[in-house]
Amino acid sequence: MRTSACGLDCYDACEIIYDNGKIGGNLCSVVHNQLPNTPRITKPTIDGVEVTMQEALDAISLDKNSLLYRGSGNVGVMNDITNLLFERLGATTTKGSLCDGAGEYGIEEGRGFNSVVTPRSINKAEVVVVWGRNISTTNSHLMPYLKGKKLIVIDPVKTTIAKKADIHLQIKPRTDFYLALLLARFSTMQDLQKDTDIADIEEFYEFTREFRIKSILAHIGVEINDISQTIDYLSSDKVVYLVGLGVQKYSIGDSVLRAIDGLAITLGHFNRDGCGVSFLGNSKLGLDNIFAIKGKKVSKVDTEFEKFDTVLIQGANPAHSMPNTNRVVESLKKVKNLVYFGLYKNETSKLAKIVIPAQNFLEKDDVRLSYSDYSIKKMNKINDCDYGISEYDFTKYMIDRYDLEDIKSQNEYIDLWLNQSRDKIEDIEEFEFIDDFYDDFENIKRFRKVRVKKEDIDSRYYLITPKATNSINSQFKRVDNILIHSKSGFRDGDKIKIKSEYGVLESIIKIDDTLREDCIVVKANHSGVNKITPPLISQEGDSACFQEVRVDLY
Ligand SMILES: Nc1nc2c(c(=O)[nH]1)N[C@H]1C(S)=C(S)[C@@H](COP(=O)(O)OP(=O)(O)OC[C@H]3O[C@@H](n4cnc5c(=O)[nH]c(N)nc54)[C@H](O)[C@@H]3O)O[C@H]1N2
Ligand SMILES: Nc1nc2c(c(=O)[nH]1)N[C@H]1C(S)=C(S)[C@@H](COP(=O)(O)OP(=O)(O)OC[C@H]3O[C@@H](n4cnc5c(=O)[nH]c(N)nc54)[C@H](O)[C@@H]3O)O[C@H]1N2
Ligand SMILES: [Mo]
Repeated sequence: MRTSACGLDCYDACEIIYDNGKIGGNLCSVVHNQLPNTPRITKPTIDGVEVTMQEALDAISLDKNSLLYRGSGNVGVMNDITNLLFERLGATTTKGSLCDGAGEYGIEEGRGFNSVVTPRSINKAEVVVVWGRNISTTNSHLMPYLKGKKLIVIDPVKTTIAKKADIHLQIKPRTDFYLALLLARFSTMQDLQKDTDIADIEEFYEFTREFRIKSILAHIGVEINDISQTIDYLSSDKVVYLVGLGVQKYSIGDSVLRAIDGLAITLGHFNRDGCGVSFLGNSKLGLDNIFAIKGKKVSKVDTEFEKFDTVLIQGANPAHSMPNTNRVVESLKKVKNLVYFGLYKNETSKLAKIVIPAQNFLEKDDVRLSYSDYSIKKMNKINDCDYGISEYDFTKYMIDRYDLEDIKSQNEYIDLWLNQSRDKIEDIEEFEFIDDFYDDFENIKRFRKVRVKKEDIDSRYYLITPKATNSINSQFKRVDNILIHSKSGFRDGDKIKIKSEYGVLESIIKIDDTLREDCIVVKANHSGVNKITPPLISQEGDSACFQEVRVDLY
């Protein structure tokens, strides 16, 4: 019997048990069903013609004018080994995030570091607030920890977990910042704030008073009674806030997380078991990042691929996953030597000149760090794959070929990760409340540029683009429908076009009357979803803003 850990990009970082040729352990259907049944790329190709691995590798020309674009197809730490190759070449890598960068920035501004509440501590909470996180889909192994607790869900969508909640605040999208401020303000007005010497609560209260209650309530779209009941729950001693990606797919994402932190600090929900705000933490917190490199970096959100002679796409599907697909595809098409290094055929592999089959996370040794419980797990090779190459072997081959400064052996790197002990995750010793906020999304000026009338904006739908059940991002299953309320006038099965100022997406209607009437849901695994999303970069944290857009249907 051997053990390993799941390398898919997910909160859970599950342990895998391998017994008598079978994968076991408490795993999700993606790992049990999708992973073994999804066809792989088994042959290296150049211009679509099958070649040997050596021919394909030798056809890749790397120099200082090359770009490494890595995604999160496998989040084992050894994937980052390619950094060392690009550092030695003096070439370019990326900065920023398609994922949690904005929220993380806000948390670090307030607390100094991006810590999480571990499942053991969540277990001790009396009240759990699930805020913009679709737990039953994206983090399902946490479900048992929520049993028997009072549950508040804040989500514009009536998710599975929202259906089970004691309170569901079905707010208008992108209003979480105001909601957090309002809750903090009302709590203080009811004298529920907890004095502390790590922060100036009075000053935060003054800041929350800069926003008008009546207009905020109307903007958020919930009743005052719901707010009062929520505050009643939040007055509990032990409250954990599980915040997800949903609240921060916007330019103001940093401010949202900082405001939610501010609410928890106001109510004394920190530095104790059963308390705290948990976002997508930092899996390397308290560890030495062996593969961190300096050098030139370009944004991951609006990358100008055409500026590079060679682009190596590793473990990523930018032609699907990046915002503003029409621009991304045009840009990728202009790259002379586009190399795709991955497992599956997808939108990006189709555009590549050279395709290198990779090994999946069951086919190589690695280390999995978790971004939700600080565990460090060894990933052991369980299956053989004779047609793909590992990131380590790829890197080593190129280092030798270009006669660059040698790297250590794979096992030495793995041991360097495994043998580190994490610095103790300290309590928050000082907290900086947010004291400044700027937002121009609702501002008419933004739309004037594209000549849209105010009335037309108000009639547009908010776009919600969350994760789907039988896929991990663009890997595995795809969906081909969108969800909308029947008040829209559409019917099940209607063919429609969704239009934003960035592009048009074709889809099929599925009616869902648990949605808000002003929203549509297009899952992250819908083919072409990002044709309609904006290439904007968040105010802080260099993050994508997938939901900073309003769309029309016709
Ligand atoms: N099955 C599965 N699991 C996954 C993934 C996957 O693709 N599939 N992807 C993994 C990855 S890479 C990540 S980053 C995580 C992310 O996992 P989550 O943090 O759960 O993120 P999302 O699914 O994007 O969205 C979460 C929720 O936010 C809600 N939401 C949308 N807009 C708003 C808003 O303005 N305010 C509020 N309060 N809520 C809003 C959505 O309705 C949704 O229910 O999941 C990981 N786990
Ligand atoms: N509309 C919309 N867009 C989104 C999101 C959203 O919620 N909505 N979510 C965003 C988020 S949070 C994220 S994290 C990104 C994710 O976007 P990407 O980083 O593009 O991740 P995937 O779509 O999972 O594609 C990863 C590819 O990696 C390859 N791969 C898997 N394992 C390995 C391996 O071990 N080695 C190598 N070399 N390749 C491997 C597979 O072939 C797979 O096609 O998408 C973002 N895009
Ligand atoms: Mo992500």
